[in-house]
Amino acid sequence: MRTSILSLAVVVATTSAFTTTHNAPTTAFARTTQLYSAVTEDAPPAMAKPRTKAPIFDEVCETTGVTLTRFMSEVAMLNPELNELTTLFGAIDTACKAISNLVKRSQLPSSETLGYEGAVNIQGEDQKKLDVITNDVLKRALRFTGKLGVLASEEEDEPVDVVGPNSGKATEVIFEEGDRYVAVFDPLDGSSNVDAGCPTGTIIGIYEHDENCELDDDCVGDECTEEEARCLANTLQPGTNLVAAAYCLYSSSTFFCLTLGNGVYLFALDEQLGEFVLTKPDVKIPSGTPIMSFNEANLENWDAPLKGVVQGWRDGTGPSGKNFSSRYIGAMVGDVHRTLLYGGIFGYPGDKKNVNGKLRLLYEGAPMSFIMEQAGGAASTGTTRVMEIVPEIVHQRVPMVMGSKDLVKEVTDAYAAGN
Ligand code: AHM
Ligand code: MG
Repeated sequence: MRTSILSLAVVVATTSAFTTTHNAPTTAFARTTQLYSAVTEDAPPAMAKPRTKAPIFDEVCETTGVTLTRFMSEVAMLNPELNELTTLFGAIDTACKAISNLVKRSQLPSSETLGYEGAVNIQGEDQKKLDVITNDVLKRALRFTGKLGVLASEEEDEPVDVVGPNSGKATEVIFEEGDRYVAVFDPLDGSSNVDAGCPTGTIIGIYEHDENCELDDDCVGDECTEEEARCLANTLQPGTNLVAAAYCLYSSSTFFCLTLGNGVYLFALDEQLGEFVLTKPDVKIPSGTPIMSFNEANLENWDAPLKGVVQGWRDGTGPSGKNFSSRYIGAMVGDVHRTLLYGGIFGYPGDKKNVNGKLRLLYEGAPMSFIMEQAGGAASTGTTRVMEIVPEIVHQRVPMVMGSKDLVKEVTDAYAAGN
């Protein structure tokens, strides 16, 4: 399969809003009015308490609608330490709208965005033209937030500067002090779908930067000290350190799905307004839905425990006794989005050929797992919670299943039993 370039954008910080992981919540403070409250129910395991206050817009939602911009303003009012995220999400909001337009227009005769770029990215994959264009859109959008310091992408195998004088040279590595967050991106996930007009998406994860990280102007590639290299590798954090995660889905509508560690919020793009409007606050994944979403052509090469569970779902001999339906778009954002709303399970397991599967931990596995957990679901490799894996390399792959807790548990139980 031909795949996209994936970008990792790194935004670094002076101060630390989130100094702890999800396992060790900080005290959030709030402006408490009738309109606002913290969403605390159904926190995923190992996530004792949300660290942020989430706005509730019951009345507003029924009348005029709440835009993403307004939502982020409310979040910032409730959690002043998140103020800078508002700028960042403003840029991401714009980038997603721009990408949505590009994807939609890609079918028109006047568009020159279909097909292959003719280049191969760092992972040896053919780049589609839209991979390259969407990567640029995100880079540029983030550059002008004034927060973006460093960027790495699938074609750029180390983080690169996107604000400084070398910003045009993708292979050069510099940095920007005084910024706040580390952000990771897959700008056009599932890009092999785009020529057929099928769903694609953008995945975003935001981490906190190590505030003690100091880099010198001379730090370019091998010239960086060990400490500087460590700073540049700031993307290598486990999902438990995520401050926020989001995806945009380009499909029948354009959706924006967001978590700031306190529930999941789903917006749909109102094209007439040109705004993402909140459609589902505090999304919770249903349980008991007999839907599975795998590339089942690979089943014979999967681990025996997963193979056994999926065979049970197929023939109705699993714990639920139900015969499962298969739904597989082949674009993670679309498959996870459906799973989030309808329930069920999505996965891209390892197989004999690719033991770690296909999905990348940093910019696919971890952010989508954060969203799934925040919606009351789970994500696992079969033996390990995806959120707890510390990446060793930027483009590391991870075998995974994610979705309704009951179904993910069937898989983890099978692995634990060694079936
Ligand atoms: P990409 O990021 O290069 O597009 O690849 C990831 C995509 C996922 O969206 C999807 O789940 C998977 O590849 C589908 O792979 P396959 O065609 O092997 O089923
Ligand atoms: Mg992808």
